Amino acid sequence: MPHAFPLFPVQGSTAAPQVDHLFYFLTAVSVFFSTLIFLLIFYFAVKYRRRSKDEAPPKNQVINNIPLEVLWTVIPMVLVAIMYFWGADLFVKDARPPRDATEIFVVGKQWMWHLEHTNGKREINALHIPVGQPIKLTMTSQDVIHDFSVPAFRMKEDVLPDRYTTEWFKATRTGKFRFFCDQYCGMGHSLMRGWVYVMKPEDYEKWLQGGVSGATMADQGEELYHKFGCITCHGTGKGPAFVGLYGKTVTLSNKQTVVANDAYLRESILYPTAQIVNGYPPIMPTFKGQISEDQLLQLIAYIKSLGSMERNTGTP
Ligand code: HEC
Ligand SMILES: [Cu+2]
Repeated sequence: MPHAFPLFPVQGSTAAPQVDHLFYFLTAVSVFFSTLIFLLIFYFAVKYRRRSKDEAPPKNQVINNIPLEVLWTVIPMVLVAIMYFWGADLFVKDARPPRDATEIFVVGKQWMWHLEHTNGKREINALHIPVGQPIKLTMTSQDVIHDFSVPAFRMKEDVLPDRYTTEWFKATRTGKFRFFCDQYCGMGHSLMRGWVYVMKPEDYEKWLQGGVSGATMADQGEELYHKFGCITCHGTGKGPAFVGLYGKTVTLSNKQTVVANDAYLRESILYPTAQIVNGYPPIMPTFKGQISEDQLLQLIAYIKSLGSMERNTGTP
């Protein structure tokens, strides 16, 4: 065999060594105590074996030993606390993508992965990313629960229907790494896999510009904004304007406030009556079943582009 059986996948991201160190610690603690306990069991079994048929145990043999009890309570407590805080620290880091992360969109469906870059470049069962740059995946499923997992990056996250989940990573070496669907999702589950291609930033730029139609995700979203007639309300004052909406705090008719993030925009489009914007009548029709997950992401990219770039087209 060219490679010995690989016990661990290569460490391809900034998180990988951190996750591995925690894993080594958990393994070391478990192995140490399992060995200790097994050895003691054997030792005591031999030492205190019954030596003759009518040997009776001595009276008062069970006496308590306070120092010993404190010791075997405190040591495990400290070890478990270390595991908890160490794990929680990694979890929190893992849950918060850095602000400057490049966003890429992922739609899982039975049985393939659809990926789209903000400039409109699409791929299937492949993900091209630059090395050394944080990448944030915004993911959803068109049918059942999937899970986007990159073992070399030590990252996995469920991909759920009707909801956005995110995961992020920063690749530390160029190369080709496997990704998998990690949640059994039917007959073709084992086919739901592909490769992450980690490239030098200049190669990535070249790749990203190659073979795109010229329409970014936001452009495609703008087209849908016309095609689905959003403009007839949102471009006329019958509905709220989209300029500056993304990331804004919106007041609802019940006087509660929400931040206009991806999840809120998605819900506003699919279930308009769930959260009504204060001061507007609930006249927006639902677009559930008419707009695909890919199109939803494009519409959201369009709304985002109006907020972040002050690009003022279509809406007053
Ligand atoms: C018939 C008019 C109408 C159409 C068509 C319409 N909307 Fe709306 N939309 C509204 C109104 C009115 C509101 C505010 C009341 C509410 O929240 O339902 C709204 C709210 C929203 C919000 C929340 C905005 C905010 O400021 O919080 C989003 C996002 C949205 N619409 C997206 C869309 C998209 C995308 C389309 C096209 C696919 C669309 N709408 C089509 C009337 C419409
Ligand atoms: Cu799957």
